Amino acid sequence: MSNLSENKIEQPVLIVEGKLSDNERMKEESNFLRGTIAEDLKDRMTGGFTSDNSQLIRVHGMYQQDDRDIRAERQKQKLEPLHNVMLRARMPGGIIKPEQWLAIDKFADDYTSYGSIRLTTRQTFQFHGVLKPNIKLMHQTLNKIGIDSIATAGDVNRNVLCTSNPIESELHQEAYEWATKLSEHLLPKSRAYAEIWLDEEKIETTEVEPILGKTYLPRKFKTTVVIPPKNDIDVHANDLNFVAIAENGKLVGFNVLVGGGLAMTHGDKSTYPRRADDFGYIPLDKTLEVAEAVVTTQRDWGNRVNRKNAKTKYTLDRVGIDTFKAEVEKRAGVIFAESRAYEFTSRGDSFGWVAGIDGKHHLSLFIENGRILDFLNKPLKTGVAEIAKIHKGDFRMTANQNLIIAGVAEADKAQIEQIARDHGLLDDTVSSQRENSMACVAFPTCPLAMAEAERYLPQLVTDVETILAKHDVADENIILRVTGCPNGCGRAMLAEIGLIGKGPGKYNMYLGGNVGGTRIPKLYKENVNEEGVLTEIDTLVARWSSERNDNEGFGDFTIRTKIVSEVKISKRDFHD
Ligand code: SRM
Ligand code: SF4
Repeated sequence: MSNLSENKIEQPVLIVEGKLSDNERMKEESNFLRGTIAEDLKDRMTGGFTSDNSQLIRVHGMYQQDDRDIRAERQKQKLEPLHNVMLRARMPGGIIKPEQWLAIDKFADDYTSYGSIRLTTRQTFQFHGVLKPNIKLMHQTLNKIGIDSIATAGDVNRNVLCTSNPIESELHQEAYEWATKLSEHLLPKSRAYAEIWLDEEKIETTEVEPILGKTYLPRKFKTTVVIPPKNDIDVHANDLNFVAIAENGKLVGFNVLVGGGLAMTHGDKSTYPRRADDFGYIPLDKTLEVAEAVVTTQRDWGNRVNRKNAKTKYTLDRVGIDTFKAEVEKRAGVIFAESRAYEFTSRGDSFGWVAGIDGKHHLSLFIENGRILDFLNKPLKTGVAEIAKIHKGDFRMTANQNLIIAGVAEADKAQIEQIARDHGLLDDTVSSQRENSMACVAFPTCPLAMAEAERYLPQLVTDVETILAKHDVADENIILRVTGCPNGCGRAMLAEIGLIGKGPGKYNMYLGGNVGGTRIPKLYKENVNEEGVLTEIDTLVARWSSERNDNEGFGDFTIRTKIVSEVKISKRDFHD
């Protein structure tokens, strides 16, 4: 699992010297994340924020966007882009209560231009299309129901993930509590959010961010708590992972994995997706110390000159894993023990009902692309709201963009199931292929999209289902993920087939991820159009169906038969 010995370097460069990136100046001058956001908010001459503020609002959980479908038309009419913000909430472990759901459901109807709630690959929801005059109202509405959006974007520790399926309720509850503690512990301490959005009193202090520092982290940082054998939160996409180790159903400690991340830039070989490395086992009472030590080591050693090489994964490869780990041990006052044994056997969500050990029942609903909206003949949004009106447990958003209705008493099962069925939230005809396919948002809201993803996936899956049936493997599935650009938000870089947008209608095709999510796929074909994608998948599935070993997954097959070579160490193998 670890590649410690293979990755030694002689003289580690702990700090990259050079002209700091402009984001560093912006953070330094921001007065702990305030900038001039409050003044900018009052300026109604433009629907947007000025350049520094448009970056700073990210740490408050918002991105400035415009609808790309109408951008050219507005340009022709000499109008500024129809600026709005996307909000991403902070929901450690993805848990949301029914009354909170009803409030966000109403806000989406009343104040967002798309009218949807979008479940994300990191266990939270996004509103798309909130206009400037409604932003403050949005934060105040959320605040009233106990939700904030602090640090869900920007150079900070983001929403902390936790395995979502609460089959083993006690263990899940403990893991969830750690996810929440980690989230709180690593949050910015600045009061900027409360002052700007909630109108709280300005307290004059020379604020110190004891963990994050005045200029925060060099780049975004992602943390998870995972309960094997499920790897639903995809540890290798994350900077810092706590793998739950249980004895007799009780959490006793964590294996710590550091340095995962999936983004890269087309044509830039200094960037690559990378798995996290195994640092070893720690007892529970050292969890926060270790988290803080990893974060502060990355804070001090991360590359603040080149943002493309700023994430923890590059720091590890630059300074060497042994050096980074020794520094974490020093700062945390802990020696990592040998990792305890565990295995990841699945990543997808298991749909339908499961019974928890506490006698409660949980219903996992498949939500295609995580888009909760009233579609024609499929009023998903109304359906979830109807359930929220009678549900006594909670909802859990999964890292695969799905929704679990958790904690249902036996007596309430039938009614909840009926509502779900009536609104298209529960559909026995959905194939396992569809359930194991995922796409990022991409067009029309994402400014970085190069190709379609969310709007492309449904038809692509239908076509792949036809291919699987043609080759007598209709009941099987391939982990298929599409992202509109190489940033990897739909985690295509951990898929068995990953499609990465290259340009309109064009994708780079990667093969070779595995079911447990522990292998990075490798480039197979470049610049393939949608028809070409299907032709390639058809040829590959034909071979898989006829030449595979017993129970051999598609990704494993492509590696064994050398259709692509295996990526063992990303820095060395990914671009070779
Ligand atoms: Fe992401 C940027 C959407 C998960 C790597 N991501 C964006 C932005 C905000 C575009 C932007 O910067 O202006 C996208 C907004 C689209 C929209 O209109 O909503 C966006 N990312 C998403 C979401 C909503 C995808 C989804 O379909 O669910 C996910 C929200 C997660 C959340 O709730 O916090 C999302 N993004 C991811 C993941 C997957 C994960 O974390 O499990 C990754 C890859 C893992 C990783 O970080 O390596 C990811 N997003 C990025 C990157 C590349 C970061 C890097 O290391 O270079 C960017 C661009 C950037 O930061 O410069 C980005
Ligand atoms: Fe946008 Fe690219 Fe992320 Fe897709 S992968 S949401 S296109 S940034």
